[in-house]
Amino acid sequence: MLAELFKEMEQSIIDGDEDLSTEFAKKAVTLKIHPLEAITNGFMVGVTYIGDQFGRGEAFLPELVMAGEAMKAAIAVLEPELLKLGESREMLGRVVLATVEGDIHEIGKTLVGTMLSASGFEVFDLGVDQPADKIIGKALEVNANLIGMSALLTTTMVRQREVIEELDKESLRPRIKVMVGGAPITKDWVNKIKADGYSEDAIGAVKIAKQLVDRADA
Ligand code: B1M
Repeated sequence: MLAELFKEMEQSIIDGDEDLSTEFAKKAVTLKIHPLEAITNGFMVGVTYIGDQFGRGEAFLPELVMAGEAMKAAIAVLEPELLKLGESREMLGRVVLATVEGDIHEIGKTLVGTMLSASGFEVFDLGVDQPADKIIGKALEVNANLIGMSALLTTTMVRQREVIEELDKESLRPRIKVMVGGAPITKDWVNKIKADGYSEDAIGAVKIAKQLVDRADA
């Protein structure tokens, strides 16, 4: 039955059907399925499928947009549940989070932000398409320990390096650490741009963030 629901979730994203993805996300809540399990085993499978189809020229922009909207709708239902799972506790650190300039992909970044909040971080999510000066300015304004940058395009990954270079020019590291992520980000890239941390997914991002603020024990 669970496998069937995951399949329905996947299909609702492939069909770009916000109503259905919302309905299945609500069903997951009612059935007390862990929200991350619903995202990973259900909705993510659908959005990855459409992304691959798009990459091969077998799906087109409207389908990508509709899949993105259906995915956002499902996550909007599951987000409060994720936050509920992390009961309030001591604050582990302040994170300024953004998708880099030129890039409007927000779903993964938002998920990472939700998981960080649920785990005890104070998150300042600047949203998408954020230039280096805005990101660094906010980090200074709120006295952040960590900057988290998401990039989903091979053409925008370079913006992560720009922010790091700017931070180093101003001698703001290691006071402010940098974590990067997003589908095209690899360990090689992370080493190349000298980021402090990297994760492939939202759960890993929490683990790395804790290490970077020296709270791996929390
Ligand atoms: Co776009 N898109 N898109 N897209 N899109 C990709 C990324 C693409 C791989 C699809 C493909 O061709 N196969 C491709 C990039 C190719 C490349 O650069 N190599 C692509 C393209 C080309 C484009 C456009 C250029 C298309 C066009 O206009 N011709 C355009 C660019 C717009 C722009 O940004 N300037 C575009 C637009 C869009 C939409 C707006 C339609 C929509 C986004 C909607 C939205 O966000 N509101 C969209 C979508 C939905 C996708 C795919 C299908 C799905 C992305 C997603 O939301 N995944 C994507 C294909 C794919 O990734 N397989 C694709 C679900 C999300 C939960 O995963 O974001 O990977 P993800 O986040 C993960 C991890 O990466 C990690 O944790 C998250 C949770 O596990 N993570 C972090 C993410 N950020 C992190 C930060 C961290 C740590 C971990 O620390 C700070």
